[in-house]
Order: sequence, then C-alpha cells, then structure tokens
Amino acid sequence: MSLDQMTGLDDEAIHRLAERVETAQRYAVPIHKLTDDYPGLTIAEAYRVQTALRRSYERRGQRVTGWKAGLTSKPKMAQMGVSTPGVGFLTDAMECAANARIPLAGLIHPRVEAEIAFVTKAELAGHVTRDQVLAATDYVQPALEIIDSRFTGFKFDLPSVLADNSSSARYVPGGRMRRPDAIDLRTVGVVLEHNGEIAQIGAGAEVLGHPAEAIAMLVGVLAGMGEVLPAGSFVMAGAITAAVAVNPGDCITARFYEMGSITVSFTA
Ligand code: 0L1
Ligand code: MG
Repeated sequence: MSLDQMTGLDDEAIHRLAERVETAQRYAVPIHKLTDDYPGLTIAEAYRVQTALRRSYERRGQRVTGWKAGLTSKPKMAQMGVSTPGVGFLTDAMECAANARIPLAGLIHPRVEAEIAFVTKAELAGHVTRDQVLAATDYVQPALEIIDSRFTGFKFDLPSVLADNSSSARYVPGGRMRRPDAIDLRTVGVVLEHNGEIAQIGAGAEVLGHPAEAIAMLVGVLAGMGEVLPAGSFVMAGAITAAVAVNPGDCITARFYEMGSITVSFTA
C-alpha cells in the first residue's frame, strides 16, 4: 500500500489524477479507471479531482455554465451498475445548439441521454427541498446530454466516474421553456428516437421520483464541496432512460410531452 492510500491523497496526488483525466478528455484517449491505481479513492477525493479539473478548464478560458446530476434514474443505475447519484460541472465549451451536427472526433464512445433541465433565478445553497428548488427555478426545458466516459470499455466505479466529471462531454438545451408550476415534471413523458426508431421511453418520475429532487441532491453535493448553485445556472436533472450509443451519421430526436422536442445529428 502506498503512503497516499494510508493517509489519503495530498493535493499533489489529486492534481496528478486531474491531469490524467484531463488528458484523456482533451485527446479522447481512454484510460483505465483511477481505482485500479488508487483502490482507496474516496468519494470526497474523487470530487477534489473533479474540482481540480474544473479549475484547470477555467484557467484555459472555459466558463462554468451550470451543473448536471447523473445516475439519478433506475434505468441509468442499472445500465452502469452504480447505485448512488453524482454531479458534474458544465462549461460553455460543452454546449451545442439544437439541430446541430455534432462532431464525434473528440469523443471516445459517446452516448446520448434525454433529460429535463432547470434554469435557476435565485441562489440555492446547503440542504434544500424539492419545493425550494421549484421556487428558485425560472424555467424548465428539455435537454440532451452527450456523455463520454474516459474509461476503457465505459467501465468504472463511482469514485472513478465522479473524478471524470460524471462523464460530461456535450449538452444541448432545446424544446419549449415551461414555468415549473405550469407542468407536472413527474408525468412528462419522453420518447427517444435513434435514426427514426424508438430506442427508449420514460417519464420524469424515473428521476428520483421527481426531477427537482435531483437538483436538491446536487445542491447538497455542492454544499459538501463548499460551493453554492448560483442564480442563472443551467442544471440537468439526469437521464430519464438508459443512454443510447451513437456513431457518425446517426440522428437522435427526443420528444417530450408538452415540452417540445430536440434533434441533433452526428458527424465523424
Ligand atoms: O449523466 C449521467 O447520468 C452519466 C453519469 C455518469 C455515468 C455514465 O457515464 O453513464
Ligand atoms: Mg446525464
């Protein structure tokens, strides 16, 4: 056992791991999961790696636009063999427009998820309830997330995936903006089509019973990192269904009940 594993990881070790993840993300080269070398990596240490990664992207000029909750639905947890949700940060460089043709060259093994996103109008901090999240929400809207694990074979455990910014890669806001009190997010249905065929079907209640619960969970995780969710944040609640793998030439459309739809296609 190394000194790190006996005493916890010092800042230098955290930065080394963040560099390892960042290199894999920037050059789309898969790496083995971090716990292969650091079997004692804790959730708290994984979030310190994620924070070091965020600071590095900020130093490179990227702006944090919001956050994402991940692994918040049973279909996603079952698909990945993980039973605890997590969070990741989003930057302006990850944002793509609806109807865009998204190049896959910078990604390793991308998958697409249909999600409900919240745009906040007030700061959220500490322990908050679903109702407090809804009161602090300016509007909700559909989103697609394109995730890309940096780990070989899309195989990881919870600390590794959290350090990899919860597989964040690209995101696509779209559809119709709705006031949070104008729609029951539990019964919003989504049909995810892959090249014109129905690939996944689900409803908002798959996300921790109500998508706003995922935002409350996320705010609690941020509090543990000493952070708050600022007003004006774009926050995705997590995939409603399992994720769908995509290749160049593919087209994805997600149709949301009473919230419109989003289409993107993928190029090499
Ligand atoms: O957004 C997500 O639900 C993904 C979280 C990380 C797990 C994965 O890569 O599937
Ligand atoms: Mg997601």
